[in-house]
Amino acid sequence: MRWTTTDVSRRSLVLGSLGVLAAGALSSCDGDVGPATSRLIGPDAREVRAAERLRRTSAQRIVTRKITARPSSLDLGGRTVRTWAYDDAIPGPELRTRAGDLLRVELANDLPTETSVHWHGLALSNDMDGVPGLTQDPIGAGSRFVYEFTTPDPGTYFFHPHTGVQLDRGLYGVLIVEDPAEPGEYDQEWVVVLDDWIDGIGRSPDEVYADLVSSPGMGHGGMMGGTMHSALLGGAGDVDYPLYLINGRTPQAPVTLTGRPGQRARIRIVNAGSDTAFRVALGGHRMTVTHADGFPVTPVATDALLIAMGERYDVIVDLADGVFPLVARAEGKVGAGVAVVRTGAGSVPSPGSAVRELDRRILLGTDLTAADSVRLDSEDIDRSLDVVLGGGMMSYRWTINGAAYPETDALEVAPGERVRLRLRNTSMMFHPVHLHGHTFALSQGGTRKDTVIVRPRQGVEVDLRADNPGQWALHCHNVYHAEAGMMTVLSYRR
Ligand SMILES: [Cu+2]
Repeated sequence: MRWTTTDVSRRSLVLGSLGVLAAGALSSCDGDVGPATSRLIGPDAREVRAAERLRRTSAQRIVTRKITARPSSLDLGGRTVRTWAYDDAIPGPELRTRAGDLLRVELANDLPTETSVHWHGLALSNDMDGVPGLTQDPIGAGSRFVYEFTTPDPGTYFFHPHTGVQLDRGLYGVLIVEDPAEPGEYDQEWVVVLDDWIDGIGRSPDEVYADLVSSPGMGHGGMMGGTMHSALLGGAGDVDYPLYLINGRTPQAPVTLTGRPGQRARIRIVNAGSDTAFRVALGGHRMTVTHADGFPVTPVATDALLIAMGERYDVIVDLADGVFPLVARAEGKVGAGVAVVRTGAGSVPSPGSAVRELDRRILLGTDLTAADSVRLDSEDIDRSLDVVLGGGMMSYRWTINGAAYPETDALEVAPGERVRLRLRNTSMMFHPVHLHGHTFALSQGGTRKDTVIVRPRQGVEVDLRADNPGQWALHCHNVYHAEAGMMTVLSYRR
């Protein structure tokens, strides 16, 4: 059997009852009789295989890539850091498929420790979801794993490890699934990846996490906790970062995105940060939001966007003439990521230049409505489940329904059900809640998303169709909160 619970990784050790249940499910699909408690569907279950077979077609195009995760010295712009990255670049390689293609990525792990790759936002086959201890064994140092799955839905996605706090190093890349039916009414397409950066400058993410756990009341710029506060989000993060990056570059040496005046640009914005939401605006422009987490929305114009960790937005911009700062201000923190949009003559804006749009209309995902083409059919709710987010800085433990993963109880549903998740945040910190393998619909507005901000003392309800059987992580996309327990599993029963 492929499954093992003897690995010495933290995640595997803490796997506990879920791992045992999953192992039972795996053995039962090999024809054995699993233990009586084996009600969860493991990643190798017949149902998972059947769901992937349904996605595949005989005419399927195959996109093949090889990616190496390894230690690297990288220039962020005036600052060279020793970090871990995919193919020695930040962001890592940009992958592109068309909807319905098969993506086959061989991941070579040349890191000094085990890793994994999660394909964030995709409704993929559960055994390819990349969560060690839940959907696969960890990929050991020096070994390889081939991810192979159908990319069913067009949109802007990204990939990153689901191992410890590795996401807070340089390990991330963008996956774009193109829509063959998309009219493509734009002249430029830019991918903009936001990140909060600390690795190689003082402390590694593992040390940051150890500090949070050992002295949780302290803010991690040396200030007392609770100073990172935002009017939009309340508690806005736990870590004070020395740098904020756009496409792997510091504000002192930003990337330049080049177009011509009057052109229309589609900008795909991804927040690959670990503890920071960004307020994003393009100086001298308004943006029209067209997609949230890959799925189309009713287009809406805005001055600025708030984008939490794990969220993606696509916007359309009609380019003016000149040189403009694209700014991602760290919400509730001090600092910003900067890129430059150039369509004409002019000097590069100074890194600290004010962008008035940041303080005008600011849009959140919960303000949007779904495009008609992607609305869930109206159906009765078969099952409602409470997801209560708790915890705080005084003891660094973050919980779902009162327990920290892996002690959390799985949320069990049945195939075909319409499920409502009632997300409720009882803590003083915002949490971007991410569900693997599904794109849910916000109960208000119907917007399809896989990551949604839940603000302190507030709730959000999301609906989904249980049409992709398996064991799916549901967690906060603050990597430190997830590591400290804010994760559970949405699981389909047989
Ligand atoms: Cu959180």
